[in-house]
Amino acid sequence: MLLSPKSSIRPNLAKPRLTKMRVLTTCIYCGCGCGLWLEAENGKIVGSYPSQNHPVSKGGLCIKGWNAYEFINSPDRLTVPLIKLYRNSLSPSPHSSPLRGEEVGGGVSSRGGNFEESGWNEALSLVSKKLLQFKEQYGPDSLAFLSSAKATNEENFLMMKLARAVFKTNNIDHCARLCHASTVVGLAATFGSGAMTNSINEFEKADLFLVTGSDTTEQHPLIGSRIINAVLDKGAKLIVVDPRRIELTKYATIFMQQNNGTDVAWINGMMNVIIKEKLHHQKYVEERTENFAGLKELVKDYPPEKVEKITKIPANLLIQAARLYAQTKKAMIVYSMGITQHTTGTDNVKSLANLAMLTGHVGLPSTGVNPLRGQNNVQGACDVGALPDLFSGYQKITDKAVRDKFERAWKVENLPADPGLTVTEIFKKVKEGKIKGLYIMGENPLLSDPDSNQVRKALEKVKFLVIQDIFMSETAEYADVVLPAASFAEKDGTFTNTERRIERIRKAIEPKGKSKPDWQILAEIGKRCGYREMDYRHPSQIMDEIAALTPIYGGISYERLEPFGLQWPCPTKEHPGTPYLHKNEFTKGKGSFIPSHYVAPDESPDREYNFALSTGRVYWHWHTGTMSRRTSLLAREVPSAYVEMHPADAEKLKIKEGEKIRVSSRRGRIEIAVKLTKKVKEGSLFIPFHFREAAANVLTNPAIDPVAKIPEYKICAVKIEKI
Ligand SMILES: Nc1nc2c(c(=O)[nH]1)N[C@H]1C(S)=C(S)[C@@H](COP(=O)(O)OP(=O)(O)OC[C@H]3O[C@@H](n4cnc5c(=O)[nH]c(N)nc54)[C@H](O)[C@@H]3O)O[C@H]1N2
Ligand SMILES: Nc1nc2c(c(=O)[nH]1)N[C@H]1C(S)=C(S)[C@@H](COP(=O)(O)OP(=O)(O)OC[C@H]3O[C@@H](n4cnc5c(=O)[nH]c(N)nc54)[C@H](O)[C@@H]3O)O[C@H]1N2
Ligand code: SF4
Ligand SMILES: [Mo]
Repeated sequence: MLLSPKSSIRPNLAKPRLTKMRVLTTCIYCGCGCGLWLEAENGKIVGSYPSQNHPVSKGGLCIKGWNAYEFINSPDRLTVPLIKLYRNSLSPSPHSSPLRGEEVGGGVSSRGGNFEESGWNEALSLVSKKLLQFKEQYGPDSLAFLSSAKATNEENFLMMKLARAVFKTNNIDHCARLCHASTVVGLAATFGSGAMTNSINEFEKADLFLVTGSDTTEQHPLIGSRIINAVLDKGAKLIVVDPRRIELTKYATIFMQQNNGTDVAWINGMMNVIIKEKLHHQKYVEERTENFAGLKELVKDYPPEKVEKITKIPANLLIQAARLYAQTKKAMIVYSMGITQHTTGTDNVKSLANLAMLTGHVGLPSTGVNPLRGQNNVQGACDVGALPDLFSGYQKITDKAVRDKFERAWKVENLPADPGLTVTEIFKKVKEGKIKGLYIMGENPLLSDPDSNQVRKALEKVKFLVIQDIFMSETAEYADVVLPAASFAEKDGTFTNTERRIERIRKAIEPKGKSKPDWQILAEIGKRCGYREMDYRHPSQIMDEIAALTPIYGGISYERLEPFGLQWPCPTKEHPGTPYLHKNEFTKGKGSFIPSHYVAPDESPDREYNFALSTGRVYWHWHTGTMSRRTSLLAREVPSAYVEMHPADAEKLKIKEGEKIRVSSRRGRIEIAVKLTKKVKEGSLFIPFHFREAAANVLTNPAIDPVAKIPEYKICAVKIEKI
């Protein structure tokens, strides 16, 4: 039986029939949020293919979307709760064995103990009992919760409700900290809202793109193709600013290859030229912004010749780029991790916002400042408050009126008022012995957080670790309790994509084995802790609660999300949603110029550690590989770890293609095969962080941006040796 999109989009409460069916849902991988059909046969997913009418995918998917079904059936799926044997007696853990593979990554727990299968009752009782015991014994802030940008809005909302209402701690955060934390802070300060200003459909009508720190065709393929279409079909101009010669440079009008970590300098340089040549939008600046004088004064210090010395971008190229961007009507800035993942990430973001405001390129269709959000639901996890200082809808926990509202709705007293800890601080506090209980849903920090050896030490030290995942991740090996979660194909809910579109995911099959949807697990734990306000029959009820408490989601309900979702802000039931932000005024009123001086990265190459290492991703794989490395086509294309090196460097060092070398930083070392490519500059290396056998994060620098607390994944100093 083939269901039409219309008939398959109602909340699916009934058990799917044992027959052939297809269900419209949203891709689990990236923030593009493509619509895809999952095809199920006899209760098993057998394929995925694109939705023809979906506003983002429009009949297309990237290779990950086409193969998004395979990992669901993997025999490695977690199907029963697991408890470490020594934990059955609730005795303290033996942290005895030596650090295994300390320097070369790998991920087998050294905490000892063996996992034993358990029933849900036993596992959930153990988790709630232990967490309550720690709360009483060591105080609420001895607990911390990591939520998940892979999970739904409803699930993230429940985890933050659990942390705040039941355990009374604001120690809740998620991978947005490692990703766009600097965007959230930087754009909130300048514009008043930290989200993408425009919509994906507006890309094709833009006249110019300034793409920086986004390998768009690899990481947001369905957006990358819109950019290429605009260039090839409509003659749009493209400025690419990236230390690597990414695919988009083939279509670029201007390509500026700067040194890693020098973004504030070139952005200030462009503004210097624009102001000097009076190309700025005087009227817009006067009417819609504040602190132009401050900006003007600061960027005087960045003439193109000086910028060339810092960035290695030729002065004349910078001047051309500045003129082109300022003089084009519909000019859009597109950026991602190359801008955000720095100790100066917040300054980088604010500088891009300054550039856009200076030229009047915000608040119109097909212009704006567009941070491409990474995970399928990282926008949503932030929107619904899985952050240490904010409730849902970016409402501040420090605001008493806001806390009162949540206390009334949740029927609790004394919600905690002090901001909690971020991901990057939580592991430090575990090592200091301040955090005793850690509950991680859908994240794999042993491979994804910077400086893995230190994360490993924290995982060994924490007294009680709960992992809720669909696979036995490297981090899960360290857990005391592992809770098996249902995958995106096995539950209902919503994801919010990078253009603020809240979209449905729909259940196509029953959860594998005894696994359960995250929302059910979290609600069970809440109830077992004696909290009654966590009784939900269906995620739509959780969305109703989110809408009632969250002005930007005020008009959202499952009925209204048919068929392809709505873009927030959507404050009322009649509101049609918002394709682009800051139309007549900025969310905060006047836009603020907040200029910054260039500050060098925390670690730069020196005589001993003489290469600049940058890390990131490839088209074929997803983060720590739990899903993509269990997908045959993706694993076949890129089976193992590699480091990109310029052929000129390889020649000097007599290193050949495919040869294994040792790469070391001040924090650890890995052994990894060399891939020769002119994509990277001489003196630079690039390692994707997908591979546990040569984990890039063994090398990375945990130094963080002082405001956003995001780590500097995009540059650290390393040396290489032949082995
Ligand atoms: N295939 C695939 N797609 C993904 C993901 C994945 O794992 N695999 N992950 C998703 C997630 S969560 C995210 S956050 C996004 C990330 O998407 P992107 O940010 O596009 O991906 P990255 O590879 O981290 O880095 C982007 C670019 O930053 C450049 N860069 C490095 N250093 C600097 C610098 O100092 N300045 C500037 N301006 N640029 C620099 C790199 O050369 C690279 O081209 O991708 C999402 N999409
Ligand atoms: N060196 C370096 N490190 C980086 C980055 C970088 O550029 N360089 N980028 C950073 C960025 S931007 C990000 S976003 C992070 C990502 O870091 P993580 O979020 O830790 O990485 P993932 O591998 O996506 O982990 C998601 C986990 O969720 C599980 N999962 C999938 N679906 C579900 C579900 O429905 N329920 C539950 N409970 N679990 C599920 C997966 O099996 C997996 O274990 O990595 C960061 N780390
Ligand atoms: S572009 Fe992103 S959302 Fe679309 S199919 Fe690929 S991974 Fe999925
Ligand atoms: Mo990310």
